[in-house]
Amino acid sequence: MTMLRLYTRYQNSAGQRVRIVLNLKGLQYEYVAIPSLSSPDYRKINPQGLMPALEIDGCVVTQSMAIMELLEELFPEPSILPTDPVLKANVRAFANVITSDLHPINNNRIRRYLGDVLKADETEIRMWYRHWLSEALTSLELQLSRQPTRFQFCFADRPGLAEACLVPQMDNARRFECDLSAYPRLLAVDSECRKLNEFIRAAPQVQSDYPSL
Ligand SMILES: N[C@@H](CCC(=O)N[C@@H](CS)C(=O)NCC(=O)O)C(=O)O
Repeated sequence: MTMLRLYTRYQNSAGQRVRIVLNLKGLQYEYVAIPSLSSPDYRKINPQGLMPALEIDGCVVTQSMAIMELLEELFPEPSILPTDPVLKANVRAFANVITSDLHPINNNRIRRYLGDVLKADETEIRMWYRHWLSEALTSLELQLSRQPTRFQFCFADRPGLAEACLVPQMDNARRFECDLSAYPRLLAVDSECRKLNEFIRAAPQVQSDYPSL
């Protein structure tokens, strides 16, 4: 049996993606909560000092996309990608808008830099966040509405890679009190996912390190 250990934190969008995929594939894993990214010990696991990292039978893999693709290769059933090559490419394109274009410029370390180094205030940082969020979500909403077939989820009648990226991003946007009403298709998919155990178990508020009141 494969030993899977996920280094993450309750509020870690990229880690939440991986948790969802692990759950969709019915894989058991050990959850290791990372309290401090600056710890030299964590840099030994992920030299980039970012979460998540997945240890798999003693080997460490970083970057959520690489981890999710690896899980798909090692545990192909149930698949998180459609079989049709064009749909498969569409799923990856959808996921990449979030993982390559949006998340890297809106995440914690970027916001910290905007505030600490460039001296942007809270209002300006929120403007930044909301601007790039709106650019990305608008394009994703259009991508879905242009699909010739309407599925229950983004590109299939079951959730996979696209939803594993979308749902944590929607959680993140809600934390920043963003108005999401301009994205009805995304909201519909998000709401379908939130009914599923695989997504519920990956949510920040049910993780063991979620702060108690
Ligand atoms: N592209 C990376 C992004 C990883 C990343 O930025 N993780 C964030 C949390 S979602 C992090 O570790 N942030 C630490 C910080 O901002 O200080 C991936 O997909 O794994």
